[in-house]
Amino acid sequence: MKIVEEFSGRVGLTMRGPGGSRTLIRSNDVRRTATRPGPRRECNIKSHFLAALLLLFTLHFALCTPQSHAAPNTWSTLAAAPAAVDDGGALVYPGSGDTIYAFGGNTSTKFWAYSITNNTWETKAAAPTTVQGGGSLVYPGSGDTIYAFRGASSMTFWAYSINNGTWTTMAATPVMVAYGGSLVYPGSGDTIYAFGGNTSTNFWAYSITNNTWETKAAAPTTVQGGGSLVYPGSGDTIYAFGGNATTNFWAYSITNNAWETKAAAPATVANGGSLVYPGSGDTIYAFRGNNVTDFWAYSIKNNAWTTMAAAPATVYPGGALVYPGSGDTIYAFGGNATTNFWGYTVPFYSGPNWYVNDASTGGDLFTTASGHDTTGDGSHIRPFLTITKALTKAKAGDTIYIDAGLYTETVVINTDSIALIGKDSASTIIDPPGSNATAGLLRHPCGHRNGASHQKPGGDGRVLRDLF
Ligand SMILES: [Ca+2]
Repeated sequence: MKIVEEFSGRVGLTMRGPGGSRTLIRSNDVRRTATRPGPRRECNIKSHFLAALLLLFTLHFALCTPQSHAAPNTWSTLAAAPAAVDDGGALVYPGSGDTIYAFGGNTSTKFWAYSITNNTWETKAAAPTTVQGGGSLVYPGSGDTIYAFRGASSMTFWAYSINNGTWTTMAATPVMVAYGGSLVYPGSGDTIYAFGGNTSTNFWAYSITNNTWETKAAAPTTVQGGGSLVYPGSGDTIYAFGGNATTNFWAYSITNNAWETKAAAPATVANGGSLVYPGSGDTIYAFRGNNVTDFWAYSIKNNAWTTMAAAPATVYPGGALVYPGSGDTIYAFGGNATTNFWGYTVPFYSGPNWYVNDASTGGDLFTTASGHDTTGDGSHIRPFLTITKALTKAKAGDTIYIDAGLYTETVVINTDSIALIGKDSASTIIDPPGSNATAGLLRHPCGHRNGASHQKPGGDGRVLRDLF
């Protein structure tokens, strides 16, 4: 195999070797001027990309630490909460930034901020009065304000200013809130929805603009400890546990103000029951609570439950789940009068074959849908839109299938033993932005810029096939 780089005008690369357009290039075979005997079949590769890729192979190991990937569907123990969390414990993520906010509950005014980056807790302004069962926190998508139920068989509803670190008492709820009280914001609009819990079917809508409560369609049956609400990122539906030592799981249509019964939870949900949506994909995750370690995944599309890795310890009052807007980690309080705080690595589609598609499905071979980096999970039915996104998920030994399309992205590979395979060299085209004659077209992840003037020393087994 002989590789020749051409630098007149476009940075090009001519590969001579067996196999024509299906020729397989192993990066550890590539030498800029290495020659070995073989058929002299020639194919031209449009490949300033590949030429510069060889440079990246060389530079990466000198300059970068390879990415680590937490094992999916596993729990890790994080920094303990500052005090024991119990009834009314709650978690909320305010839409952006590094901070998760939390009620300690447990008949205290404790309110904390957790730094995701530093894995540390900080005490924030105390709640105006003690929080107990039914305590709940919600962030309405934008702005400076987190809203909160006090619970504790009260009608108390507060607003917390993130910037000012101050609490304000807002309009009282129509009826008192206790165990099973829950707040949810459905992604857009002026309305926060709420369960009152307290062995009632009370379900309300709060107008942020008007600071008023409105009674909505009653829950199908009474809600108590473990009652929880979640919005799965898009669409018209809020999902809910009824808790109260039942398997009740419901869907609420915002447009129709109507409840529907969905697949029963695998076992009875009680105090500590909690629901969370991890930002993308088809799955809602859930604590059963009820003083057991059960943790489940609910497929929205299939209306079916799956048992996932058990929590590290039993979850009971104060158990809570939150997803901080990005990344693979759900954060959780165990409650149950403990300081337990955990991270759960979400098993988004985990390979080993990853799929990428552009916005068109015409002529595709590997995938069955257009690509999307937010709602996709890298499977062939929900491919990513960019190779770059797939590379953030792929582990050493994985294969990324890149379907027919034009990919105008700067691709940087910093994982060993990985294969990028296109449909064929005429259909899958990678064309990084910028002038083709410009050195440094591919930007090294450590900020290093260079022309295509290095060669790969060999040995880390990357494969590129049917691209360009
Ligand atoms: Ca396509």
